[in-house]
Amino acid sequence: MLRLALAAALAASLAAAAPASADGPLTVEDARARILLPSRPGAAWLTIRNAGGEDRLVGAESPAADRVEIHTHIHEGGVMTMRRLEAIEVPAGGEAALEPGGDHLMLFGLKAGLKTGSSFPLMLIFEKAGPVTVKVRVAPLAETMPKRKGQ
Ligand SMILES: [Cu+2]
Repeated sequence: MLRLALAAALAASLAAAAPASADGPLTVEDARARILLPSRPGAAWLTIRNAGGEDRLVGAESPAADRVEIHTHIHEGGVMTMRRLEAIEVPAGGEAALEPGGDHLMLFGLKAGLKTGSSFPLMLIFEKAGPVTVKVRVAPLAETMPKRKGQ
């Protein structure tokens, strides 16, 4: 029931708020995802620009996935591993960039049919600004590789 209500709310807010921006102080750009196989978790990245006061991304939901977690990558003993985060800080007047190789949103239990070039709604939940729904594009693999240092 909750999921149905959420899906309806997402659909309604997408229709009202397209493209990927909000009426509030937060603007979300370049939302993209890597989905290799529907049976494997996907990852999504985006940039949050904040014209207002300090805020935090504290969660995310999508009708395209059973569960979305905030993750980061850390180097531990020479090995890169993922760790779940409680929140990502969005500084006042600044931005938070989720990029391949760093912070990301992990998408578990993906629905079938998310092909490259298609898109799906993602609701970002902020501590102060509340929910902001964006459209996430399923990107070609080349757009989802970590940038090299110095680039
Ligand atoms: Cu992850």
